[in-house]
Amino acid sequence: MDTATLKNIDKTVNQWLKEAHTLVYQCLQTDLTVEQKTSRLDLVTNVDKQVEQLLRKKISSLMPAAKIIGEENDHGQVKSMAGAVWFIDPIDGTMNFIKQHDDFAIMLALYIDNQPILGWIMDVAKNKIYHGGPQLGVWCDTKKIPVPADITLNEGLIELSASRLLTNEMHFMEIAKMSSGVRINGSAGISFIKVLEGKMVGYASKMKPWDFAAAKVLLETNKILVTTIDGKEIDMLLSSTVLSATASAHKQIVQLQQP
Ligand code: 2AM
Ligand code: CA
Ligand code: CA
Ligand code: CA
Repeated sequence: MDTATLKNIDKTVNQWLKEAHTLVYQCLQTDLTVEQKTSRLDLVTNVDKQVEQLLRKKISSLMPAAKIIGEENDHGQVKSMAGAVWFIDPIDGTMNFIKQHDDFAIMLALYIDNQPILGWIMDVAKNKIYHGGPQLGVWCDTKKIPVPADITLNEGLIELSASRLLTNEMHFMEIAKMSSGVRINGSAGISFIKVLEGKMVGYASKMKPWDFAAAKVLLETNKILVTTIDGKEIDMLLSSTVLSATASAHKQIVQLQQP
């Protein structure tokens, strides 16, 4: 796709996200309906559902032939990454959204033939959109984001998921001890933004494709590595324990996984 077309899509999606932002705060003024999915920790609200519906409609009118993988309507229908595939996480950090009305994100990504093309992460409470891709660079609204410094694990703060840290799977406690400190904020999107901005050396967590699709586009564009925690290429249709980190920290963390 040529750069002018990509810029147009980017601009259009930025508008969709502004509409979604308005929708979120309209819903918050009325009633928030919360339902359990698989457990009391796995929740969905009417806002998650309405935002996904809005974005699905927009994508279908912009690119009728594209496939869509969205968290709240995912039945595993998409079986291959051939052609245009969109990923939607309508509210990332639903628990933060419910409890804090803060630190939650809306994420979208476009892949074509399994290649990352464009990604968007909106920090909804701060009303900021992180967007771009390999052909456009990475932007926060209208400001270009520079490539973060390649610091080592011990020089930086690491973002880890609470669940993996508590069970100490994949050497998470060792990773934490080697770093300058651990942070856990409860939204993959917000954690990825911090890595993108160079505030965190990396982020690791078990995730589904809509949790990491947008971040993979943006982070890889700015030379942050995004792989499985043992350093392998991610399958965009499967859950993975995903590691995103500076090249130096990535090497150290992958080394810890060796038997
Ligand atoms: P979500 O809010 O969109 O579900 C912390 O819970 C982070 O991990 C959030 O970004 C959350 O995304 C994501 N996550 C992925 N799988 C999850 C699960 N099974 N339960 C809770 N959160 C999950
Ligand atoms: Ca969820
Ligand atoms: Ca999510
Ligand atoms: Ca979600």
